[in-house]
Amino acid sequence: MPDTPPIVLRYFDARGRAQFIRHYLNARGFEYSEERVPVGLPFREWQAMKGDRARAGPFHKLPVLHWGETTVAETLVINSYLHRVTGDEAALSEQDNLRHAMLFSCLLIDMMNPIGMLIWADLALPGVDATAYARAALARIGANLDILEKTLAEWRWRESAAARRVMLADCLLWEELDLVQHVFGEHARLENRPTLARIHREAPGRDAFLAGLARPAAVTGRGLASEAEILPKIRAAVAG
Ligand SMILES: N[C@@H](CCC(=O)N[C@@H](CS)C(=O)NCC(=O)O)C(=O)O
Repeated sequence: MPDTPPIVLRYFDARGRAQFIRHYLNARGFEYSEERVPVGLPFREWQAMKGDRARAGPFHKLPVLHWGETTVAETLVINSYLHRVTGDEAALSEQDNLRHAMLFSCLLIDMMNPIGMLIWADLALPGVDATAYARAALARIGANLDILEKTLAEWRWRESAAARRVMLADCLLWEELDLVQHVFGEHARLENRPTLARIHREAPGRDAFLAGLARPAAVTGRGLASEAEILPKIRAAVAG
């Protein structure tokens, strides 16, 4: 168990922007506690907490990570902070650190954000053509998967990951590969993307990742019940 100050992770009771952090802390054996804010409209608990800057952080949004006395907000910044304080940054070459940062940014901005927006689309964009939106989202995400397939093969990501400890970019990569299949089902299988398929199947942290997901978890703040209705609609839309 690494020697660290008390760690608290605060996020909604969903995978969203925090699951990769949970994967990381679990896979690396960090002791931490969590505050999971209940999800689902009208978000009463969150509305009561949102103005409390000690808990909701400087921008009144989650995730927020407390590392001892240090409070860190913003997903990208939590990633770079953890990468540094855990010694991962020092363990990698400059080129590998750049690759980790580039991959993390791509996964966050081009995978996690559009998946979340798609799940919220009918509520966030009243009057949206949900079918066209879902198809366009899958086309963009599918194209991004094809590029990841090429780049991660070229970088020999799977081989390098197998030879070092689990790092945050590995956790976010596995999480997004898992989510894309969870959301789009058979329409986003990895069979034709062998590098990504092997990373998803053989990632060194996989057992810890799966153990952390043993309890069914919503992808977003819509919550499990609402997603149980919306995800089949998304799959039907992209099937047509
Ligand atoms: N730029 C922030 C965005 C954080 C964010 O939008 N969090 C959402 C949950 S995924 C949130 O706290 N929503 C509640 C609200 O805005 O009231 C980050 O990257 O962490």
